[in-house]
Amino acid sequence: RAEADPHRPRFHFVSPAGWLNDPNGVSQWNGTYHLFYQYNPEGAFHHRILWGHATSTDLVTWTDQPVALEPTDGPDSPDADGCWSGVLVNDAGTPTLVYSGRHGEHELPCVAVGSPDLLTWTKAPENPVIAAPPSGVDVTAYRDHCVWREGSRWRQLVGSGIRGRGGTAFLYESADLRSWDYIGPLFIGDASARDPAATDWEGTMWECVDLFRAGPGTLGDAGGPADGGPADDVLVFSAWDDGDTRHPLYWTGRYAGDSYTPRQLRRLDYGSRYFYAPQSFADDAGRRVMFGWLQEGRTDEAMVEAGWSGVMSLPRVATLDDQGELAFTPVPEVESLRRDHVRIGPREVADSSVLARVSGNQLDLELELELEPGSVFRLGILASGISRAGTSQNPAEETVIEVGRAAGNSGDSWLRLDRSGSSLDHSVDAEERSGPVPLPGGKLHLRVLVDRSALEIFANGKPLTARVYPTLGGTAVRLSAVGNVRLRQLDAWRMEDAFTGPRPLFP
Ligand code: DQQ
Repeated sequence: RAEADPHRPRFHFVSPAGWLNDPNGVSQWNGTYHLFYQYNPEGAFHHRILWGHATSTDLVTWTDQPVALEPTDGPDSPDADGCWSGVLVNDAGTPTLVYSGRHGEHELPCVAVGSPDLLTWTKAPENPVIAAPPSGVDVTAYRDHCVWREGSRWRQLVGSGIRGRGGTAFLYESADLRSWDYIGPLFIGDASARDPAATDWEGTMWECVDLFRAGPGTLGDAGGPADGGPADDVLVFSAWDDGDTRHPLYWTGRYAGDSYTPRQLRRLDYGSRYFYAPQSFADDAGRRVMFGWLQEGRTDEAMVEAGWSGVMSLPRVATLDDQGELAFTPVPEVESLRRDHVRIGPREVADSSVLARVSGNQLDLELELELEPGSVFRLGILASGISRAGTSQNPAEETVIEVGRAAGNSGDSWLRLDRSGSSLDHSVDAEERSGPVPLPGGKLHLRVLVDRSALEIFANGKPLTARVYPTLGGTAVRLSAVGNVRLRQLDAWRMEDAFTGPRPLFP
C-alpha cells in the first residue's frame, strides 16, 4: 500500500508504519546520528505514543532500530499513557533520556538509561524525577525538556504556561538528573499582547522548548556580545493553544545566571504548523542541526486510510545571519541524492515557461535570481496538462511559490506559497503561507525540495515548509515573472530514494 502511495516521501524520514510526530533525542553519539521520534505503530493517529528510533552515519539514509521507549502499564506507572517528547544527554558516558511520562491527562519528567549502543533503555526507579509542576502556579500544561550541562550541574527547562499570563519554561537544576531543584520561570511570554490569530502569537503554552547558543561559546558561559553585537542565545518553542494556533517561534536574547533577557521574537518557519516541535543539537562538526515534524494537511480519515502519518524534515543547519536572525539550509549531505543535473540560465524570466528537462515528484531546485523593485517571480510545480512541446496547457494542479519585491524604496519583499490549486482533492488544507524575506540588492537564493507530499522552501535562508497532495502525475516545473526578473542560474536534480529497497508499511 505505502509503496504505491504517491504521497509517501522517499528521501525524508518517515516511520515504518502508523503515526510519527515530534523529533526526540536528536544527537550524534560516537559518530553515529540518532533520531528518536514520537511514534504510534498501531495506526496513523496520535495515541499511546512510543519512542521510535533510527540511526544514520550520514544524515541521509536511516536504519530503523527497535522501539526505544514504550509505556509501562500499571496504575502507578508515570508513563502508562505515553512516552512523550524529550532529549538525549551524555551523563559521563551513559546515554540518558529525559522525557515526559504521560499518566492520565498529565505529564511529568522521567529518565531512562541506555546501553552503550543506545538500543536498550531502562527506566529510572526514581521516575517521575519531578513529582509535580511548581506549587502555587496555575499551569496550562507541563511537558517537554531541554537539558544541558553547565559547570558541574545539569540544567533543565520544562515547557509550560501560566494561566492568564502566557507560555513559559520552568528552569531547574540537578547534580544527577534524578533530583531537581526548582529555580523559577526562565522568562514568561505574553499571551495577551498579540492577536491569537497573528502568526507570531506566543500561545498559552510553550511546547518543545530548545535553548541553544547560536554564536561562539556554550550555553551559560560568560562570553557573547559584550560589545552590543547581536544577542545569540536562541530560545525555540512551539506556541501551543487549545485553538488552531500552533507554530514554532524563537526569541533571540541572552541567557545569563537564572534568567533570559529576550531581544526579538521571530517566526521559525513560515509554514507554521507544517514545521512543528523542532529540536536541535550540535554535531561533531559544531553545526547546529535541527529537525522538525511536518504534520499532515489531510483529514484524519485520509491518514488512517493511508496507514501512515507525519514526515520528519530534512536536517537543517541553523546559523545567525547579519540581522541576528536565524537562517537555515538543508545539511549539504542531502546533495548526495542528486541525480540527472540540468542547468539553465542566465536569462530573463518570461511570462510563463515550462522547464523542458525538469520533471518528476522528487526534485531539488536551486535558483539564483535578481528582482527589480516592483517585480514578482513565480515557480510553479504543476501536475499534468503539459503538452508534448513542453508548454503548459491549463495545468490541472499547480503549487505556486512566489517571491516578490515591492515597488519603490520600502525594501519590502516576501515569500508566499499558494496551494489553492495544488490538489483537485478539496479535502486537503490549501491555506496560504507567507512571510518576509530580505532581498539585499534584489538578490535571491531560492532552494526548493519536493519529495512527493513534502515541500521545503528556503528563500535567502528563510524556510517555508508545507505539505501538498497532488492527485495527478506528470509533475513539471514552470517559471514566470511580472516585471523584471533575471534568472542568473537554475540547477535542478531528480532526487534518489534515501531508502534502499522497499520501505514496508507494516514490517
Ligand atoms: N507532542 C508530544 C508532546 C509535545 C507535543 C506528544 C508537540 O510532548 O508537547 O506527542 O507536538
